[in-house]
Amino acid sequence: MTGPQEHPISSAMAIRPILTAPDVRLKQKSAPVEKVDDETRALMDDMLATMYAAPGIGLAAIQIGVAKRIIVLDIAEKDMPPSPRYFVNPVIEWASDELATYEEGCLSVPDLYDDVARPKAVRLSYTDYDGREKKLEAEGLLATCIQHDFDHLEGVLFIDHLSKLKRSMALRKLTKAKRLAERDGAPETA
Ligand code: K1U
Ligand code: ZN
Repeated sequence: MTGPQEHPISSAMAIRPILTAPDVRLKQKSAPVEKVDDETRALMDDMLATMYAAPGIGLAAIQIGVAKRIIVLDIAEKDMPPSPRYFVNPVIEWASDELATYEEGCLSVPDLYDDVARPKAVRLSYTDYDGREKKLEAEGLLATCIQHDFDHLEGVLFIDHLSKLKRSMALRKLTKAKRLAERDGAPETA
């Protein structure tokens, strides 16, 4: 079987449109994946291609309109080889009391970056690209990304962690941008 590290990009992978807030689909809870089969792997391939093209360092399936509990991540430095990670049905089993603050962005909330405090370390179980049960302890940026994208599976956006004022300002700006894009006949993102 070809492992995920050997094929980060292939011609069969499609770049899909990314949903942006305020889109009601981003607020839904995603459903567990029953089996990691070729269809699931093709979806993960498309998610990875979409994430790299954006560009981003993480993506949850609901961000391309598929309400399944799947996350892809790659936090490798720019000058390092790609290092994709795939998480199917992730379960956060433990989170540290200690918090770490990162300036987060979100491919579904374009042009907004803000500080969010989350547990500094997490332990999770998940199923990998090849359908194997795995466990991982993560900290730093990896822990932050996992929690950010896990939130997407629950219908939570990083702006939901900000003050009510910041969240409503962000949503107003995004709504206005969508209205202007529609008026100017720009192609819809999703
Ligand atoms: O899930 C997403 O919306 C992707 C998001 C992941 C994330 C970033 C930062 C903190 C927490 C979660 C992004 O990838 S935003 C874009 C971004 O961070 C980035 C883009 C290009 C190069 C490096 C970073
Ligand atoms: Zn996001």
